[in-house]
Amino acid sequence: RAVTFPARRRPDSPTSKRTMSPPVATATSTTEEQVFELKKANGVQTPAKAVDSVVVEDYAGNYKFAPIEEAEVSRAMIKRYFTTMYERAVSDVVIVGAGSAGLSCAYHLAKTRPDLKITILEANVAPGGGAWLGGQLMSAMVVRKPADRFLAELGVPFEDEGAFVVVKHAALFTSTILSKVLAFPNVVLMNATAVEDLIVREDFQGKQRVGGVVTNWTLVALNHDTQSCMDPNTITAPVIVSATGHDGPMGAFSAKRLVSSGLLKELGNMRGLDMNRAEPAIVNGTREVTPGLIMTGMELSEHDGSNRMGPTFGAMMASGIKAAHEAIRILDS
Ligand code: 48N
Repeated sequence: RAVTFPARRRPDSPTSKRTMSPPVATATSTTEEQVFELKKANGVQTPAKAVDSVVVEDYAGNYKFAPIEEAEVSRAMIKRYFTTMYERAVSDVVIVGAGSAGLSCAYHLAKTRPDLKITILEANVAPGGGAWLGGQLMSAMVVRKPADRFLAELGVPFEDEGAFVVVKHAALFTSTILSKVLAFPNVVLMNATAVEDLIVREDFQGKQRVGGVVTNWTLVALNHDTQSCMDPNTITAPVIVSATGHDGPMGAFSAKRLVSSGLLKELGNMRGLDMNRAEPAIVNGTREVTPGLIMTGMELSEHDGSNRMGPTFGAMMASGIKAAHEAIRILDS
């Protein structure tokens, strides 16, 4: 069919009402741009060649983007996000909390087991938890040896101070591990998404077992007192890794929920600061605290009552890695 195109009118002229139906093909020869217009009007994704013919990367005042329809942007996001939600409704491992422990767990798990569907749920819009700064809003991050080996594996540069190393800015660690975790094809991060309950059921031995999480948009989870009946969603998985930290709006979420649901008699409550006691206690104590639920990072100090370590992050990394080992042990048992 030949192609004809309506006379090109300036978009703001009164007579420029766009015909809603796509142009009919009548001309015999067309420019790249005419093909591009035709395909666009017919809702066909713009072919790269047609785009190349209209974009101009010119910083002298003639920069031109490929034209876009707003709906194309919305659909590009909606298609991907809700396909992910559908596919991850059943995951292999759910990691709750994308702080230094949760991200270290996700990295080691995704690297070691590319076959696993790993879904990270983070209540904040910005993942990273408390690892964007070192301590008292100062930027350098201290990591005690041997946890510096993990920094070397990630390719995070540091200064060696003998018993410990210093990353010049905590954000250098967090942005590096975040980018590597997100680059794994089997990892999905759903931020601005809160876990607001645990799925608990009896296993074949009649024991209570955590079998998934109950989720909602964080803004909804924080507003249950302002609106009634904003029911949640679920993600089921054989292993849940809880890394929700010890502070913040939802700190120690799972530890507190285990107590309120009767699966844990009482919280141990984090004890005072003692770096030398705290870091090995967190790493060595990382474990499956109740069937199906592994606890890692500072949330464990609230669960067990171990000391806090303050502004050193090696235990978060090593605890996260240990949690990954625990998850693999459970899945392979
Ligand atoms: O960074 P955090 O808080 O937790 P960790 O355990 O990864 O790292 C702790 C570390 O930053 C310290 O606290 C340092 C070592 N200081 C110790 C000390 O003595 O003071 O990350 C937890 C993440 C946060 O991003 C939260 O937003 C998120 O978990 N989170 C949740 N995400 C989803 N659903 C929830 N219910 C939830 N609760 C917390």
